Amino acid sequence: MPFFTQASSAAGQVDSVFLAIVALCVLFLVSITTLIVYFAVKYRRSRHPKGVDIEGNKWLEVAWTVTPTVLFLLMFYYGWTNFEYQRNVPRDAMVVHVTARQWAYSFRYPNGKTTTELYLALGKPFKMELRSLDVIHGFYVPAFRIKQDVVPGKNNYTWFTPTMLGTFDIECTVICGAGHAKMLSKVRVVPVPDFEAWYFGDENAPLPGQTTAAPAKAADLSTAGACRHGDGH
Ligand SMILES: [Cu+2]
Repeated sequence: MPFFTQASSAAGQVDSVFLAIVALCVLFLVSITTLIVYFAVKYRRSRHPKGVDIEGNKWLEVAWTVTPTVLFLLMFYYGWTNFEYQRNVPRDAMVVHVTARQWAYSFRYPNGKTTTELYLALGKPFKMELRSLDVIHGFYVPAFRIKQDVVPGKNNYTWFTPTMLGTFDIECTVICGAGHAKMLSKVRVVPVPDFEAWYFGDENAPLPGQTTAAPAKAADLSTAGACRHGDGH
């Protein structure tokens, strides 16, 4: 059981890259600090009052140039392969249009259903088409290890396959105005049959995980709090 919730197919990969780099950093921190202390004691002035002028050492210099270069390239490769995974959307992903505005998210599904929280079917890939109506926002689902800027005038995207049932936070990572801190929503990952019952149900089909009928769309938008666009959508 990982220490932090890993709720998407990308989460484990992101964590392993992150932890590998942290481990490497810790290794170097400990070994360099140990050497500094060791040499400071060994070559202290009381025992070596006069410093020795060392011209250089070719093999030592080759080693400390080549080793970090190889390590950096390995880190880059490891990160790059994960980045590629995150940028290549599976062809069968359901496309959800995410609209960010000051200060709420809304989600529109291919059949036109619109929600203020993101409903996903467990184990199915979803692509988020990210659009901003005003300023730059940052679409962030910590449990999925997904963060993508939502830039006005630019069509950004991200995708994920949820791997865990439950409710997870959606945040905005960009200081996007006075209500930024309240720009929160939820991802609700539900079993496929629950998702399909809602998705293919009629207008009054209850939201997945709820037994009562969904509130009307207009009420949904008003509970989001800050729709500045009236009913002009
Ligand atoms: Cu925002």
